[in-house]
Amino acid sequence: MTRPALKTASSMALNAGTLSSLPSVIQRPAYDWQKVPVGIVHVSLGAFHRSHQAVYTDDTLAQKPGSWGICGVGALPSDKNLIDGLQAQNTLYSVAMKGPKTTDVRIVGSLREAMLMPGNVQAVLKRLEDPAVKILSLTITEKGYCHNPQTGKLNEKNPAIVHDLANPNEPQSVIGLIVAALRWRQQQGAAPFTVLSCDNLPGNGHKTADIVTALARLQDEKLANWIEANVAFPNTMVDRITPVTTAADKVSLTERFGYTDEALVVCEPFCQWILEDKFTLGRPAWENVGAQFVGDVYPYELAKIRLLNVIHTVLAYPAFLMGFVHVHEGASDALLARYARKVMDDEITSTLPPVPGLDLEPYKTTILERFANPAILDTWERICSDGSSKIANQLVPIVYERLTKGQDVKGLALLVAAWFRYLTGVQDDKSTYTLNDPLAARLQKLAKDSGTDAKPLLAVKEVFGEQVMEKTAFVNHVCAFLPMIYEKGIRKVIEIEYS
Ligand code: CS2
Repeated sequence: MTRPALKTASSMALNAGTLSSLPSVIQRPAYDWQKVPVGIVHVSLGAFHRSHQAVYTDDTLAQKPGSWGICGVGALPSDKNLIDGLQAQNTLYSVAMKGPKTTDVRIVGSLREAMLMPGNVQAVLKRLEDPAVKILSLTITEKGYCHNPQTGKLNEKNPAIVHDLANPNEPQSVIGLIVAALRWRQQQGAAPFTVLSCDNLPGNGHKTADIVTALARLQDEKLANWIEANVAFPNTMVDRITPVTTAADKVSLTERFGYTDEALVVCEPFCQWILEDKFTLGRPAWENVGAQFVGDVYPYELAKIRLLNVIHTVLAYPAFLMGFVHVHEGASDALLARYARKVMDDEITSTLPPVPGLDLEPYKTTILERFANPAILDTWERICSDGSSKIANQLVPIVYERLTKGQDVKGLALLVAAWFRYLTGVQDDKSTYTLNDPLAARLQKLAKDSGTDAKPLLAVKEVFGEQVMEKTAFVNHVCAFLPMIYEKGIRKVIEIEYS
């Protein structure tokens, strides 16, 4: 249904009716977007999916019509406003690509439906029953996989998984949703969709396969065997820095282009997608619009996660503690930039297998330049979120790998100590901030109660594993850095170690 244009004196709302009235500099879907049937269901409909996979699909549809429209599913109750906003806009939205000097705005037409999962899981399962749905793609963040980061296996004690085992047809977790939807297809004798993880989890396809199959096996051995034999879980590497859209971003879009968009996404111009070509029911021709299909994604994924995501984390807690709000400010600080580059060069590069066609030196430089882009106004608050699962999944494996080889982990340990200091929720000047982490309450209490003693936080098994206390070199570094940070402040400690 096309909504009438909501014109006010100065602005109009984005929707099908107003699309043709937008300024001509704004790129619009160059295809009959309203007629594109859904072939992909995507969970969860965050800013990153809208700036990345939905854009590749939009470009593909513009090249050649196909049945690859996306039904985006919001996985959290807080996604309701976004879903409502999108529905009011005929699921159209804008992407503002902000380079250091220029901004390009485009309207994306590939998102064809939007729905909310909480309170509505039967409707999502029904959507997944449609045989036209050939791909179920995911950006559910590391914690959405309900697994143990140390082993990569399903965490059977995760409350959502406990719930889903007791109520397999009314799942709460996305993993439970996938199993329920696949069970329906198996029972109907229907072909399964491909499950495409687009999260920053090393070996994301393999891990998703393991976790989904494990949950299925706890319910029904035959279903688990059918999933193993029939469902494809390609590995992928995804990359595009996409900050949280702010009210100021929306106001600036309206001021500049004269329309409002409740689902605006802001991102950097850089974009990369590397995938394995394992799609049992077909896929959009993403390779024609810049995605790269390779035999083994793992080296690319590891390089991206360890050099970009881990270095984001390495910078995040020191930068936040130093009072930097925006990523470009912290990343342009000479001392922090030197610390980040040293960790990249001394502690990460040697853990990476050769990456075909990728020269790591310019890759590292480009990452630091991307962080320093002043236009996208990404925040340390975003990068600091979910630290426990980012550190457990992305950083601890590097520490363990290096220690096994007798290599030093000073820079990574310094970051862990900075994280412990951050977990108190109180700055040196006594101002407070809120932690956004699945383990927030427990970690904050531990950080406050134990102060300069790092051991109680190091003993958190969900983050550091069972045997962390045996990793003496790492434990000693963290235990030495934490009191120094309390005493001298983080900048001084980095100065001492990295000047
Ligand atoms: C970031 C990522 O969440 C984080 O900590 O490192 O969201 C990062 O911006 C993207 O993975 C870039 O591709």
